[in-house]
Amino acid sequence: MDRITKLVLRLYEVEAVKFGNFKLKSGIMSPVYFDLRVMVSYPDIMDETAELLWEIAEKNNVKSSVLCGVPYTALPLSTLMAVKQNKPMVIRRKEAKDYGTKKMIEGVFTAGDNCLIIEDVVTSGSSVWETVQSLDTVGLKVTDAVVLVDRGQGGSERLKNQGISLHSVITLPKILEILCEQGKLEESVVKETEKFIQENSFSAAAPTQQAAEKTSSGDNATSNEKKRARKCLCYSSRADICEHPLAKQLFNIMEQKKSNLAFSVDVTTCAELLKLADQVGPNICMLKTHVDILEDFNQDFVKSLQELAEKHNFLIFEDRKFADIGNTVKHQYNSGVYKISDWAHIVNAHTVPGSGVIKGLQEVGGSKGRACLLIGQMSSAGNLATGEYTSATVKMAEEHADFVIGFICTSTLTSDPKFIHMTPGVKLSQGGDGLGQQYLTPDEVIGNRGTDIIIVGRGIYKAADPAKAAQEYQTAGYAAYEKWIAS
Ligand code: 5BU
Repeated sequence: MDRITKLVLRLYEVEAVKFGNFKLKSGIMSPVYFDLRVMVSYPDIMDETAELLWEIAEKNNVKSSVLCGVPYTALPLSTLMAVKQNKPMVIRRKEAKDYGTKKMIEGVFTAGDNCLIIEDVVTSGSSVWETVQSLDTVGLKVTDAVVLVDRGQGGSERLKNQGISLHSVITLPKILEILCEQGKLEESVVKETEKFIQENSFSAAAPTQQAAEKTSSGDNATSNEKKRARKCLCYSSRADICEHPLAKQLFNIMEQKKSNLAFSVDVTTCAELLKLADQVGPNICMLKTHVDILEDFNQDFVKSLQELAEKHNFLIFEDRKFADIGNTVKHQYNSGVYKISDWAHIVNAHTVPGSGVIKGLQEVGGSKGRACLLIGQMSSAGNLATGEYTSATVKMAEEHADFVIGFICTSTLTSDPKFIHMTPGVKLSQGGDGLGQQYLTPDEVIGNRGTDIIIVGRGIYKAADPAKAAQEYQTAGYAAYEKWIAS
């Protein structure tokens, strides 16, 4: 008896694979159910699975310097493989720690290292893809994943479309074949299960299901191709790709002024703000405001600010962080003292309320030609905008791409070139401010993480010479961009 048959029989024996009538998380009834968590109780199964997973990686000539198991079932498997093969591993947290330094990936590694993902069972491929994205935020590259069971429902094809090769020890159709041959399953159960696989294949799934699963906007190019494409794209090409006029305008300004610097002018009087805006105007593509911290906000100030935006050719971004139901944000955007929609080219929103926040803002800003950024990640320690929250935010952006032009984030969230990535928490040297802010350098943010715009506040307005500081940030940000597109 070959090793695969033996393993399948053992998995069947310990009820890691069961046949019957099971309700899946999605509510769908399935004739087959995998509970591979029980494997940890059987050292012989763990041992053999770890061996076979490694063999499949070797057979496919996978090169990796570090391993990562998809939490949680594959964690012990990857540990076993790491020890057996004397390879380092990293651990992906499902949720970031809410204290101290937020770390989604634990372990020691070097950005740029190739990481092999280990998984127990793949259905749609979304758990593997989430792990790829988490690893990507810390610079770990993934080209391959190994899995014990591929259910054959399209996960492998979908990962392929994202540039990831999935290698499986065994597929569900093969398991059915073996169990039938070994007299463990009736022909009718095999037929019923095969029918289920066909009818519940993710490549043939309803568009809404696919939309709910996909993480970058779909076209025929693979994600890696798009990533490469996005990398090689200069600002003017990005401007050509963007459909939203403000996104086009922003990329054109960036190209013309050779600037990916946004100045966060967080001062408390209008005079101070206008003076700084005039001083640093030549160096920036965008000015970011928090008008609710101004002690003397008034409509003349708005007019002066708009004149400065014209004079120096920058966009105005009010960092309002809308976070309420659609109906409320509509009023917050349009009315009150600030009447933000009258003068801010761009605003931003948290996605915690769901897509209603975008719809509410769009009802006001859409007809005025305004645009919105979604907060996909934050720069502050312990923030909760991570993992699935971030992925769901990307999905919302894709679904409202006629109003949402990009993200506030600390890493690249999608390879789709029409979305602009803007990163706050930037200084020429790393560190913090004692109140949770975490700083990264322009080189790290643009050059390594591949985001598009650095947002700098205190690094400029607290400097002895803000204009000189702005010049330094502009130079550093642009040099990092040149490094990124050349890489
Ligand atoms: P700083 O002085 O460079 O630390 O200012 C950063 C600005 O960016 C400040 O206005 C914040 O409100 C803003 N910000 C941020 O720092 N981090 C975030 O995650 C988001 C906004 Br969203």
